[in-house]
Amino acid sequence: MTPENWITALKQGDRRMLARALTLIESQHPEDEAQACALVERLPLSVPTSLRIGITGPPGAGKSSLIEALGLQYLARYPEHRIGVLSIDPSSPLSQGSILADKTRMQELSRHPRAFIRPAPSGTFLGGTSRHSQEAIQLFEAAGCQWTLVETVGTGQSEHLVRHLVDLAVVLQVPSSGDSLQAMKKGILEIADLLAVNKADGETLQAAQTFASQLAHGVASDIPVLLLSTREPDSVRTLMEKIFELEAEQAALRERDRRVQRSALFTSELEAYVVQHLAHSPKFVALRSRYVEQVETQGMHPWRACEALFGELFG
Ligand SMILES: Nc1nc2c(ncn2[C@@H]2O[C@H](COP(=O)(O)OP(=O)(O)OP(=O)(O)O)[C@@H](O)[C@H]2O)c(=O)[nH]1
Ligand SMILES: [Mg+2]
Repeated sequence: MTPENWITALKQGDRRMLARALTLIESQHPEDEAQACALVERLPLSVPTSLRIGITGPPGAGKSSLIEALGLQYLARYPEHRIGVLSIDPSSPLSQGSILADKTRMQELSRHPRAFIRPAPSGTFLGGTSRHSQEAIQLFEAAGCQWTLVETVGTGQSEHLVRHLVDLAVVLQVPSSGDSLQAMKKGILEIADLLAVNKADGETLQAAQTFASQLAHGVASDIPVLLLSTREPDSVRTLMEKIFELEAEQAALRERDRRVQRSALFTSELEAYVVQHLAHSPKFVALRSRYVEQVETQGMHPWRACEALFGELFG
């Protein structure tokens, strides 16, 4: 299969080929990696008219429910458009269970002919996965997706990964998730373009309203705060309109931001590459054993040992 064949099949929106291409870029077999690299190099780096949206928030905040509702509304409004969904689970190896859970939360969307849903591989969260995630987005875009939605659980480091992947980050909160404003992770606010307080319905409506107004007047004074219920179509539509508004505001900066993202990914990729290659270099392994010994038994300072080791390795 040549890269040109892949690209033609992707352009036609061939689901099976898209799934195979996604599997190819995730593969760690050296042969597949070479093929994946040849394919990815021929993909457009970015499609200016596409939008990459991160949906992040604590476990159970309603991220998948939002993607289902928002995705369906978007596809209904634009009968020619397609969307891609990538769900990244940084904390635990993706069990069959959570893939199934995601599919059941996005039941209708996962059957929609113009939607592609993919759970991203977890494990090596930094380095490998972030590259794969970016390449997966490029594949979705090559398959004609105007929107790619990336679901991640907000747990510290994942916020920064998502910031390097998407154009806009929607952060979901639920009244019970924060306990107090002070308890809200600063990291979350740093990456948010839009905060949505979900489950603003039924018994949780009042708590959501209180929380949203605290957020709007407190921590997040310059980030738009919306009340949301993924169960109410009007509420989801309001969020969609807000996304269009932010998209228009940020359009002029999008290409520049994506270039910055690519160089940040290169840096993290390079770090992972250096560590991995050093770890397998016989000279490095031998030197390390020697210096471990000196640190352990002769009281050599670890920093001094690093300096001496690198001196011998590269000097
Ligand atoms: N009342 C109410 N419940 C909601 C709403 N949105 C989602 N839920 C419920 O919240 C629970 C979690 O929803 P998910 O969409 O799976 O949440 P998630 O953030 O994707 O969860 P993880 O992927 O496991 O982190 C489910 O029981 C949903 O039915 C909402 O707007 N209102
Ligand atoms: Mg989910």
